[in-house]
Amino acid sequence: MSQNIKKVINIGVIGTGAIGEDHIRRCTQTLTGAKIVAVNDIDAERAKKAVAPYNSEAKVYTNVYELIHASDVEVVMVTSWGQTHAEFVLEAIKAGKYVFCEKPLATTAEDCKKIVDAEQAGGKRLVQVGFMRPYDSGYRELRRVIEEGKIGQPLMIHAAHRNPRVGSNYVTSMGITDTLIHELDVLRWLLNDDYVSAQVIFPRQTQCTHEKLRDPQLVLLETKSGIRIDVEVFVNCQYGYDIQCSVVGEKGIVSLPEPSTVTLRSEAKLYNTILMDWKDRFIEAYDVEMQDFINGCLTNKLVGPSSWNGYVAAVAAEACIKSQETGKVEPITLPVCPNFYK
Ligand code: NAD
Ligand code: ISE
Repeated sequence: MSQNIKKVINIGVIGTGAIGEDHIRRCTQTLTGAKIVAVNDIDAERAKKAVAPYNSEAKVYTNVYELIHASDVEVVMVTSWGQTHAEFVLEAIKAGKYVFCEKPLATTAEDCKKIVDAEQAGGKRLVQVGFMRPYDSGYRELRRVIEEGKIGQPLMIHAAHRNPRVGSNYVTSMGITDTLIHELDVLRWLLNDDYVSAQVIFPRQTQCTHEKLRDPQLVLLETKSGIRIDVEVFVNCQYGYDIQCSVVGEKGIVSLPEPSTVTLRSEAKLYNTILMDWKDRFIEAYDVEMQDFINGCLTNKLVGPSSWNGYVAAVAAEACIKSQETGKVEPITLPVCPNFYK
């Protein structure tokens, strides 16, 4: 008997700022199988403006709960600020709807655990977290090289996560919950290993920061198999959006490629452009990630980063935040992954 496979899902977006607007664009113009039918933002005018070029008939909700429970909204996309995620994701689970939640899944491990528990209680995977780096071709290539044994056993990782600048609401703990959270997710995926401890060290501070933000920070992680990782988090580096990752193994080193740009010879200089924005640096990864989510909704089977991944990253993040305060090496005790998420 032929199955009636759905061709398009209707999405309601909560939070139409930088990434919300970008995901509306990609769902409408680049990807297939999705239609944005509803939007909500605490700034209703912003929500209206964000969706207007893509679907002028989309409904602008001023009440977020009404959007989540609207009968024509089949899937919820949460792209509001991190501290609002848990409430909206839990409500979407209650409504039995698929939900794509931008990282972080929640800003505390306790809230992530509530989501994991609610999802399991419902008996079906409904949540995908916006960890897009496992979809990035560079990280995928790193993983392939490691898995093929080309560098022998991995021993160390040197990584850097640099943003040109951040806004005045960005504070020291966000270096972990908002920025390092990407590495916390992607590096354990890359190594197929788990963290056992974390330490955060503060080097000399840049003058290009404000009093609530210590910048840069150096995060040292250790994994179960003894791999040592250092990640420089520098969010006011001025010069560009620069993501580095080198895995040092017994027989070689494998590093993320630089984003491809033309080389320019001009006025006695040889130039390469450095990107300035995460939107451009990971544009393909976001596309692949979101298409995978849409396909998962259409075929009733999500396979991308789960709420368990969001939870594990949040547990590791909490150890880092504790170390920001104590300056000490803090243990990371990760719970055993339930079969539901394997
Ligand atoms: P932003 O400030 O540009 O946009 C957030 C929007 O959410 C704003 O328009 C704000 O008004 C709205 N909002 C806040 N609270 C709300 C609420 N209670 N109800 C409805 N709307 C609300 O921020 P952004 O850069 O787009 O980041 C949004 C989320 O996406 C964050 O969690 C961030 O970490 C994540 N993000 C992920 C990536 C990535 O690389 N995956 C990149 C950027 C941002
Ligand atoms: C932002 O929210 C992102 O997720 C970007 O990928 C990251 O580089 C940046 O530091 C975050 O603020």
